[in-house]
Amino acid sequence: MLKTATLDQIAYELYKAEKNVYEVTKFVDQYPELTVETAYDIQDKLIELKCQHEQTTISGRKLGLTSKAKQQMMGVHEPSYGVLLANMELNAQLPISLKSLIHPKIEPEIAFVFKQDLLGPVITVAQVLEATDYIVPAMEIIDSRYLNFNFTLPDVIADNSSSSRYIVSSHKYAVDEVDLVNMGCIFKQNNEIFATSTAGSIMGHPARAIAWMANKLIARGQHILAGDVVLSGALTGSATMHAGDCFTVSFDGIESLTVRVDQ
Ligand code: OOG
Ligand code: MG
Repeated sequence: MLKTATLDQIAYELYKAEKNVYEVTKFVDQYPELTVETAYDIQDKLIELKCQHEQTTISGRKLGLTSKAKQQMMGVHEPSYGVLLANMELNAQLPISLKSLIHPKIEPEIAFVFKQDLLGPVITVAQVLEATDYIVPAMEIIDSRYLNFNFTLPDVIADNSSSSRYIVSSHKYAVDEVDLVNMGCIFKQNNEIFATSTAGSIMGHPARAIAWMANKLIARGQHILAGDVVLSGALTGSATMHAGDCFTVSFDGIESLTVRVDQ
């Protein structure tokens, strides 16, 4: 068992690495006894630190490693989740600055925005869909605080599942307007196809990933709440971001979302 002081220390190391834009070595090397449950305790402490010091609040949740493409890319074969904070949201109309980021990557996502709390005791896929206000095309910028994006499952969980920034489209769709299993996705970097996928690549249906997380949260006394934005996980591998790059995600039959990186 790791001591509370050690968990506080790890959370603080991760907080400083993000704030001062540097990489740290993964903590499992130093603390092989770090478990998934303990890693979520560290994540909670990290979020508390960020809310306090950055005067921000929770705006939603994110899932990570929910598609085979991402699991294979990162060598971690189970999903994780994390917290989205209001100050992580970027406006799609404005160029993205890489200045405060370590080694950012970007990935296509489907975001669900909730109109009802998911309180449980057990959440089903049908309940996730009922509680959803709308879905929107989205992109997530991930920026692992670990050296070379190298981590194990407990490491990435402690690091709030690599979350850094997110962008959501202003075009909203009801869950029954889109086919959340077969809808195709094309992710482009500088107008060339980077990768393709389908909505069902996320655990068969993105709402299944959200139900999985909702039940994990309930077990920890936490909940998806009305107004929350939830990223269901990247549908493809992530792309390294360079100055001047442009990224577009297009889903079948709905408006695409494009973002540009500052020169
Ligand atoms: C972990 C976060 C993964 C996703 O959508 O799969 C993630 C990572 O790849 O660094 O956000
Ligand atoms: Mg993601």
